Amino acid sequence: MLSSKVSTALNKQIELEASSSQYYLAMASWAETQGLNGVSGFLYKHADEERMHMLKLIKFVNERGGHGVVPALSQPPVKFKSVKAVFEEILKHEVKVTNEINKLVEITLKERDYTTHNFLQWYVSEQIEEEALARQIMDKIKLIGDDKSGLYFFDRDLETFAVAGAGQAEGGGKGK
Ligand code: OFO
Repeated sequence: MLSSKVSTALNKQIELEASSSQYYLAMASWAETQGLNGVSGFLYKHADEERMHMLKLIKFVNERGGHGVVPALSQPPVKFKSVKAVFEEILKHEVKVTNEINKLVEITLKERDYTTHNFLQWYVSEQIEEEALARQIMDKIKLIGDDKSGLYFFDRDLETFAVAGAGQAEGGGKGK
């Protein structure tokens, strides 16, 4: 059984994962309208992953006798300044998510909830991967600078990335 502190904290995380999904979905849709099919494909997939992170939490809370609450979400931005701005936002957002996961882990230790602590280790590893990926992409964007043909190849690269990532996810590579 979850303590009310842990249950409230997990529900807060459910809301954060849901809003991440919504945020990345808005970015994907914007990128698609800009003709950036690689970037949008990557972001649509990212939005799906965040939804899966949310679902995993809802199911866990319910299994442990709590109630995973589906949150109301505010409207994410419609337009973005540039591809660089999008990925800067993603990196910033993922660092925030990592901090929130770490706080959650701390709460489970204080509450001596070792089951939830164990469950959260998946999120701890996932955040390492997500931050590393966002940094890797930002490094590429910095290399491109203002070069338009660079952006074209970057978009094509991300298309391959999204397809490879999807294959990995289906094959259970990241345990998703
Ligand atoms: Fe759910 O990991 Fe990103 O936000």
